[in-house]
Amino acid sequence: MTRAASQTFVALTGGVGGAKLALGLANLLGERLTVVVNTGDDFEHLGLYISPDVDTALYTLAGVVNPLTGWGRRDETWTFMQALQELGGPTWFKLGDSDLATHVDRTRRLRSGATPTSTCTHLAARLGVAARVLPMSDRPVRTVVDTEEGTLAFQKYFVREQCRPVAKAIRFDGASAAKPTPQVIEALSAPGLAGVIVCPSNPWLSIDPILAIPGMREAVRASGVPVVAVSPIIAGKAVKGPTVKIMRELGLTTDNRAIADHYAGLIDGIVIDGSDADAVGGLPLPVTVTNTLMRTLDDKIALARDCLAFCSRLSARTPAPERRR
Ligand code: FO1
Repeated sequence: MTRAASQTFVALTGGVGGAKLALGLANLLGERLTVVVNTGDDFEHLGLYISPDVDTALYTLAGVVNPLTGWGRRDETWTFMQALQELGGPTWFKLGDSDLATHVDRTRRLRSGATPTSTCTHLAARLGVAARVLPMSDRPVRTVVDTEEGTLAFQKYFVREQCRPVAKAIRFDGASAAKPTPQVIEALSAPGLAGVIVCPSNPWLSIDPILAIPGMREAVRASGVPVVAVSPIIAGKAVKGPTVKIMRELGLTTDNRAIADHYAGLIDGIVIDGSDADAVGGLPLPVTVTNTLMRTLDDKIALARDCLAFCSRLSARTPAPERRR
């Protein structure tokens, strides 16, 4: 086997944008990719344990995600939701019929003592996902948004209120008592590890919960491999979701510099879109400029290839012990 063929990579992700890059990476790496997924968005709803970002990653990697929404399953039917509506039940969080099977099966497994990690591994195998998909922790972490209209649990803020309330602060309840799983630590300390990629997910809502777990940031840095982030900002806008709105509300400038500053001390390089090429000079670390807008599978694979090449360039530039902090 050549060196490149034995190299492994870890991607940190949450939400739809991150899953798109994970799919590109999975196309190039298959089982050499480990995807560490945010579980701060998890919640109990209708008596079921829902893990939206894990399912978005699984469905995307399995090729069964709804292409219109980026979450849930393609070719979905909604009989359950319609019946629930007729009964006067809560319908603000849409659970399609096939998707419901995932939540029922996950809940059943967790209630009989399985961990989120083993449940996720089971689902990944059944869905035919080659990449390793790992929840960030087996302990509960819940993202909570303090807004001008009060404190909201993540899905109530994100889905029920459509991110309309002005955010004042974002907290990750339970994070201080959580820890990375042995599987996550193993992936970050694998001898063949050649890079960590922070996907273009919302840094404040999707990546920060992962980094809030004591020992996670340290494990990423201790890996000694290049860590690169793909900026979710393109020409001052986010492709999807409330990233820019939240940045404004937190008093930040809505540009790649703010993303680089947010990840300072964690990343060795940043990938930005070609439309922001003139901003390169203002960025305080190595930059790759490419197309970061992922419309097609080819776009996703091309961006993934750029990320791997960037890791390789950074690795050649800086000997590993000097990158360890
Ligand atoms: N997002 C929505 O905007 N509306 C929904 O009704 C909704 C339902 C849903 C069901 C299952 C699932 O796995 C994801 C779902 N999402 C929905 C997406 C999810 O709320 C967010 O994309 C993430 O939590 C943010 O990354």
